[in-house]
Amino acid sequence: MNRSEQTRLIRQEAARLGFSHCGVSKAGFLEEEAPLLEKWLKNGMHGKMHYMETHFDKRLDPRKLVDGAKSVVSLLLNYYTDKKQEDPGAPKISMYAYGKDYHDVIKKKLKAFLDFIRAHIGEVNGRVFVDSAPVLDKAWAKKSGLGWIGKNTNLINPKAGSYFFIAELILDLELEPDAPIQDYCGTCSACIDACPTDAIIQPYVVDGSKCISYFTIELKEEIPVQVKGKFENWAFGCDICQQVCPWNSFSTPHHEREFNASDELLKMKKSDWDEITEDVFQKLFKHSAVTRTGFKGLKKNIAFLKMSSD
Ligand code: B12
Ligand code: SF4
Ligand code: SF4
Repeated sequence: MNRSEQTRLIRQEAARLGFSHCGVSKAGFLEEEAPLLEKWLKNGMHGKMHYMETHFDKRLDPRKLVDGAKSVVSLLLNYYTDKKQEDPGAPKISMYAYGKDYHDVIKKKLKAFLDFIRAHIGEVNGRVFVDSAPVLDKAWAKKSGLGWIGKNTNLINPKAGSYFFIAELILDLELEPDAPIQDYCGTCSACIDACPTDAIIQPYVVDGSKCISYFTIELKEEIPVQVKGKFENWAFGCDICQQVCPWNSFSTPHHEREFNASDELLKMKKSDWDEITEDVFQKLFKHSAVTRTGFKGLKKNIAFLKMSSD
């Protein structure tokens, strides 16, 4: 099988596994991103996300993660749904966390993908990644032509919007690379205008330490009083800069059964959230990404919202 046939086979398998888009880049040093990441860290925009300070070199070069790496295969998995939490007054959970934890769902697919490649192409050295490892997911997806990085710093695909996860395979296999596409944000500034905490400090730069997603998911200590009253009822993550993005009017619902929210979660009333017990939390979120905050963390966020509305 030649390089172009191998690339075609990989694209077909990506689609069969349910990934909506698949793109390829040549593995190498991320020259453009290096000074930007360095500046972002130097300015403390990672707040208390200390994991962002580690593995600086690996984060910028996949060849430091996989010996002999030649290609990065970037993959998108849609999580958009038109199902909503029914009580408009209930504390809001980000759409990406409605169903089963995406790390588990995607890892399973990626492992099957690597097995497929080894069975059909041969002894390939490679690793699979989704979110948790020191890889700049968005930068690789952009390089692979899967979208542009918008002013809200999310990767946007012109046909699918931005409600998807990004994953990748790093392989020591030479494949046919794709070309990046252009930026279609144009003169729009909807995300910057809508961000309640002014976390998008300039177009294309999010100060992570000011983002509601950071305060409600990553920050283990108390949420600073300076942002009291600004969370627009978000209790886990925040979807505002995606909700207002015109490119998300093209989003279509996902087909991933494991991402479906339970009826119980969607029907929770404001009062149910206020009274949530550890047992209910376990039942609702046992296999969900919401376990990242734990019961205590979610309670803390709900209490912060309540304090803000008093
Ligand atoms: C740390 C992190 C966060 C932090 C920091 C956010 C951030 N923008 O970095 C917090 C907790 C705030 C966060 C929030 C969210 N996250 Co997050 N997060 C990550 C993580 C782990 C690392 C991202 C990273 O490397 N940041 C470092 C900075 C330097 O990167 P950056 O912001 O992209 O910076 C680039 C640009 O700013 C640009 N740049 C810098 N300066 C300048 C100047 C100019 C002029 C220009 C043009 C560009 C430019 O260069 C930088 C380097 O490429 C990735 C997973 C991964 N391993 O990649 C997920 C990831 C980015 N998150 C994701 C998601 C879904 C979210 C949320 C939507 C979740 C939610 N609903 O609450 C929000 C969105 C908030 C937002 N608007 O960004 C997805 C994004 C999917 C997509 N479509 O893009 C990812 C890729 C996870 C995944 N694998 O699916 N996240
Ligand atoms: S996720 Fe929310 S707080 Fe964070 S940048 Fe977007 S709108 Fe602002
Ligand atoms: S809301 Fe507008 S400026 Fe922001 S990412 Fe979407 S298109 Fe770009």
